[in-house]
Amino acid sequence: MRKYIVGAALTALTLASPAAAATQIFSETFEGQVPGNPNATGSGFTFVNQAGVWKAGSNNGIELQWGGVGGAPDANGGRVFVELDTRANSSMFYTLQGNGVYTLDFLFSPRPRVSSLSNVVELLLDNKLLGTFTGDGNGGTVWNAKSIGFTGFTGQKLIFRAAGTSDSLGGYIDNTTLTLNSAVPEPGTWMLMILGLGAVGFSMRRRRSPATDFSLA
Ligand SMILES: [Ca+2]
Ligand SMILES: [Ca+2]
Repeated sequence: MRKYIVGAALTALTLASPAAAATQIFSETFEGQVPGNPNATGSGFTFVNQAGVWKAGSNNGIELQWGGVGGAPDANGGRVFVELDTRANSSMFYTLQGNGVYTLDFLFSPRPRVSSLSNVVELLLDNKLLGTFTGDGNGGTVWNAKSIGFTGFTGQKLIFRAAGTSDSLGGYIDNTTLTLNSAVPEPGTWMLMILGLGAVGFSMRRRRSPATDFSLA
């Protein structure tokens, strides 16, 4: 019986979410984002209120670094990346523009010569923790590719924030890419679907042999 209910649920999901090709919402590498120095010549760091699609979560700003200030430079063909923990623990956010099943791909590196207690970076959807990233910063910059899937709705904030020791040194973020894998209905539509599936399940239960139910009593 259960497989029929699951089948009905899958049918409902298929009807609600017609297959569509994944859509790239943004790809932000932070290149070209250094004010007054779009080619990021030399080396340095600066604090900005916005870096491409990402906005500062507080007046601590977003720190852009380039040219190997804290260790090896950007290992991905670019020169600019974000360090979270500017003057103090900082954050940056992107506001979702649609409902869907998303994947956020990005690169994370501990800052060289900085403890894992200070390099902590958290990824959140509003106040829901999607992942925590850190590492001991031995050696140079070591970029690790991360891929985080989640379901999100219009207006929710995707947030990177420093969560380690607040000491102006912290984890690095680069090459952030958000992909919309499939659209999903509004939460209210989901509730109607869940109610509908509940009704299907209930009607199937009623069709079971009474002897089966009584034997469980
Ligand atoms: Ca970059
Ligand atoms: Ca820190």
